[in-house]
Amino acid sequence: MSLSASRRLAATTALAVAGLLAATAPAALAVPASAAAAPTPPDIPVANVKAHLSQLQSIATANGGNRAHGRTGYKASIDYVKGKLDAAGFTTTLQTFTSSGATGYNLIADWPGGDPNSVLMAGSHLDSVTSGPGINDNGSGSAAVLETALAVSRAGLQPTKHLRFGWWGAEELGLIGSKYYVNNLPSAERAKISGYLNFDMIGSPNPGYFVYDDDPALEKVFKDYFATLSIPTEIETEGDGRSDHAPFKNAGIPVGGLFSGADYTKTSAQAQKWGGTAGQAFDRCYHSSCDTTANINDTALDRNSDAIAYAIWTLGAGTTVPPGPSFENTADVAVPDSPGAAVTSPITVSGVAGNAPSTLKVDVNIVHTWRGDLVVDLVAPDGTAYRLKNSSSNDSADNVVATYTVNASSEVANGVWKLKVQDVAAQDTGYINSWKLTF
Ligand code: DTR
Ligand code: CA
Ligand code: ZN
Ligand code: ZN
Repeated sequence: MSLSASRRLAATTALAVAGLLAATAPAALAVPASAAAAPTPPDIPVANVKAHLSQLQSIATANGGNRAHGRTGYKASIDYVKGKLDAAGFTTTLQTFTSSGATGYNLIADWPGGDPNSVLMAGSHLDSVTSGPGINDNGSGSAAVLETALAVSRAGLQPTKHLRFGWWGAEELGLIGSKYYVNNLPSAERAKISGYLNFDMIGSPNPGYFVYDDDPALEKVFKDYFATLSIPTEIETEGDGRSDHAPFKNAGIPVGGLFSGADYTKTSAQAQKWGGTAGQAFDRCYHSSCDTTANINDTALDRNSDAIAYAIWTLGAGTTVPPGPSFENTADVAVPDSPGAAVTSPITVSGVAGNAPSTLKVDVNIVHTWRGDLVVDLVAPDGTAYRLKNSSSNDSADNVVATYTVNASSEVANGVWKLKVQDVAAQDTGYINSWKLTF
């Protein structure tokens, strides 16, 4: 009887007595089979987005200089957006609410078709503060979402998911409109929303490229898009609770979004990678009367608008986001029995822009009887170790064949990554058969 068999017999007896469930290695993450290939996302003409901004500017100018909740400029903004959507074939709904003694309006636009039980939603607040026209905050998000919706209509898109767009009132008073929408949505309807994408300030004059770091899959779609432009992004850290994604997140709905910065100051490191002016606010006219059509960076507005279209087309198609590049090492590396030293298997990553994703996939294949002996780590190029598998005194099964997902977003992607394996319990040996990184 081999050593492992005698160990297994003893362990089986122990397990029978203890009635313990054998620990199992994390199951490989099922990657849903992709549906038909996702249709190609369009370029969103930034001139069209700017034309909407000009209209919103004219509305503010004609209505006391703002588009704030409870003022005539806000309702005129709603009427403008609704008119465009009605003409494009959307089913629009005007939801009213009261806040601070004034009537508020949410505009919801459904694109006919798609699975009614799987809704992809995108939105932005349409109101401004009372002190100015609110062209970047948040005409930029409202106009980009509007133009993306119109692009859906122009394309006659028939996505797998049902597409819904929202323009929120009274965000500046405390997310009033979006809270009202979520709170009045029956729970069965909320459960149908597979994700909510929020866009609040995406054309800042001294722009940054921030991606909400809430739902990893939604974050990845945007990071993947900007990687195609070789533009590094940063996670949006100041935003929790500060815009209309918060009520959706609080209701358990996956959220994502983009942000180009408000009154925080751009650092020299950020200016190095994004251009613009270090030591200056991303938007010096935040909540000010100078937040006009002159307060927009066209490149940021264009890139973010295209990123919105990429996300809607990709996520709406119901396919999984196509995996990024992968790198594999299939060389066998013997794992000495305890108390031997840990062994490593290297993979050199090159040609991947920026940092690794928050959903770095690590496929591991280790041939080893009594896999409970093994401790497995992923070691990043800078030496940071990420524990993939701990040892276990009662996992007598053979081999480690598993897929792990690691949040490696703080690690530069390019460099030499290592799989580190150590046998920490006497008897039983084996070897690293292969392992793979997918970005
Ligand atoms: N509160 C938003 C602007 C804002 C400030 N920080 C963030 C972070 C993420 C999204 C938006 C914002 C407003 O004034 O409308
Ligand atoms: Ca574009
Ligand atoms: Zn604001
Ligand atoms: Zn805003």
